[in-house]
Amino acid sequence: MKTNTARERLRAGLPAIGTWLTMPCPITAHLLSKIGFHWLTVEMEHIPYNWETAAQCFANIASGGTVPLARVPWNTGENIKRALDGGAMGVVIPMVNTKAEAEAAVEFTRFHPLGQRSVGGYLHSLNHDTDPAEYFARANDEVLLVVMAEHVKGIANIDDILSVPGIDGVFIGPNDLLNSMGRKPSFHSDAAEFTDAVEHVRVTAKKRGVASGIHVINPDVANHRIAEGFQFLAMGSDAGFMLSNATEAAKTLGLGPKAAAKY
Ligand code: 3PY
Ligand code: MG
Repeated sequence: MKTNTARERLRAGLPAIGTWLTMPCPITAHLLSKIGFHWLTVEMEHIPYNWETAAQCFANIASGGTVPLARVPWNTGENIKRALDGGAMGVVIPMVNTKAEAEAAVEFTRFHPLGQRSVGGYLHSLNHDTDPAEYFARANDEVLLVVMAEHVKGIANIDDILSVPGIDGVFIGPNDLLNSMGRKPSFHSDAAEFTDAVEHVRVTAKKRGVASGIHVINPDVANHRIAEGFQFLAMGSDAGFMLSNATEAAKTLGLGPKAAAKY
């Protein structure tokens, strides 16, 4: 069975870097699967993917040698099961704010004895280059589970949340976190309330033996966060990469920008 190399890197203390797929398109997923990112996350929380398109994206990413992940729409058993049974090798769970929500995420993601994930399907085993029986036996050691810290409530409870066994990583959503502080959503802020929260998550994750991560907007910030000790780095998105290059080209040709490239 194929090793989940993104999870393996995080467990070895190494960075695992990827981007968000926000255009529901298997061809985009296939193209980006060859770039060298460690993982690609199919962004199902805010983008209208259907399950079939998501499954095609997971397959194309896996066949390109990259680890397919899904950010599920919400922390429910149905979402997590369908993403994993559709072939994602891991899940990113939005807005995990309490220990009980973290326990639920583990229960939905892990098979017996760690959780109650139901046994079924076959796309997961195809993406892992194995058969369903081996997948069911080994998935608890391969599937990546990342919970999101993106609300002041989650920051307050982060030590309890990360005490739950079965969680591999915690990923900060800066936009929602700032929003929950009554501040303007953004990928970064110099406000002490924000920088203290980010540092608190990193330090607590390290203490709990969990990899920490954050969504960043460019490679310079990614490198800066890696130097601080963050490991799971999401850099921008497919739409962002496309728009920033297209905007630059249009500007060079003297054309005015109609949309800001900030995705
Ligand atoms: C946020 O910034 O809120 C996110 O969810 C980033 O992925
Ligand atoms: Mg968010």
